[in-house]
Amino acid sequence: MELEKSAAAFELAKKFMPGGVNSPVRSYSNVDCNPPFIARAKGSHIFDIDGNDYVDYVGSWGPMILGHAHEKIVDALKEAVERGTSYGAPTELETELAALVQKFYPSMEVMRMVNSGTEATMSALRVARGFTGREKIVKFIGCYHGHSDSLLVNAGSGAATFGEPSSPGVTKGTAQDTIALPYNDISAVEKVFNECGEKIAAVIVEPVAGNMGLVLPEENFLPKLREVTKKFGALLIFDEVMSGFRVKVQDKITPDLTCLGKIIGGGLPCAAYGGRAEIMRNVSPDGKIYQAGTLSGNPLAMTAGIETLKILIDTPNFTENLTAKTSKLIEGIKSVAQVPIQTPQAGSMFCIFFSDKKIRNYDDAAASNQAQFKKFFISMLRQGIYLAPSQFETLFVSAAHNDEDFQKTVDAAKFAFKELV
Ligand code: KE4
Repeated sequence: MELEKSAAAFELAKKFMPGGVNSPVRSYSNVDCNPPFIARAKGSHIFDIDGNDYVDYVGSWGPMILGHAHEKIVDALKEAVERGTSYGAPTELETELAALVQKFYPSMEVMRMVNSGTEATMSALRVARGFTGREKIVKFIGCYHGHSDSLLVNAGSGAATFGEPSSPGVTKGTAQDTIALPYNDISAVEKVFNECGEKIAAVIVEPVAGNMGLVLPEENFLPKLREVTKKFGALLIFDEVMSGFRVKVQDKITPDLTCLGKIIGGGLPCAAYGGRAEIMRNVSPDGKIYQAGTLSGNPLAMTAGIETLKILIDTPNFTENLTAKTSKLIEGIKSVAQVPIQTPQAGSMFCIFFSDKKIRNYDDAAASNQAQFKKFFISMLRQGIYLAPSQFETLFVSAAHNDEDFQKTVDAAKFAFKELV
């Protein structure tokens, strides 16, 4: 596999941007190889500037549920761009997308469009703090909610603690209001709430965790979070930026606020936060909690989001079929595995942990065999299978993936597993 042009492009990019990238995980720095520089993508395939063709399971980290360059979205964007790219003024498109979102998330009685998942979760936290008048928040170790200061905090090992900044630049003052607990550890949640529940504004959680690899909530975790937050008057925030539109969790549990991103913009910069009207009516200009954005509700992003959600709604059994397809791929990979692996699945999300034990939280994920992950990743990349370059990410199947893609993937995995033994 030639990667000469990508290597040269990477060296030049490093002159302009930290690590040569505009988001760290794209740098491949933890898998000790240069990242392919992408020229284009179509359907389930992505092509680099050296002309290599890959089956893509990153899907831009989640947005590309329909596959790349879907003709309906491309056509709609071509028309939209002729009408201008941004107005900074209200359009009917924003109302149209909000109405479509509400079909999937009726709990989002009132919502606000923003430009990234980071903005959505940062804003939701501010609203929770403004609405409750409280300052502390609870998050879970290994969950990623974007890079706003309050959320860039890890509490170190598994016990409940008042966070230490995990990034320089996050002040002690900020970190002390963030309590990070082990995912799936409801007794730790109950302990913290019994200690200082009256000070906690919100619990923010990925109801299906996709940022430590894929870690599923255990039976009682989400219901207990709902029960404890209600009991102490804290808000429950579901961060569905990644799992949204792929996994239904709100048919059983209703959060107070929901954060969405990725798929909602069909690959253009768009995200949203929203929830109970009683809470969201406190957001400016209805209320005093301020949040704003020059490009929020951008007409091009709205157009791509509207077309995407329309297809999800109009395609019979879309989610069921995509989930079944994903299960089939996973069975194929498991059938050729020659080392112990875990292959959790949630809808069209999955991942491969190199471990012989069930992964329940970040510590379990971190204890999986990273050396095997790295070797497997590089072998798959060389064979034209484009996986996330980190054990702490999730893989995505799109509507565009087909049996030929899956056969190529399973054949490559068979060879890659052989290289591990
Ligand atoms: P963005 O600010 O990157 O749009 O969204 C932040 C975010 C919030 N919540 C969840 C559950 C998320 O998964 C994310 C972002 N996901 C990562 C992938 N694990 C984005 C990839 C990247 O950082 O480049």
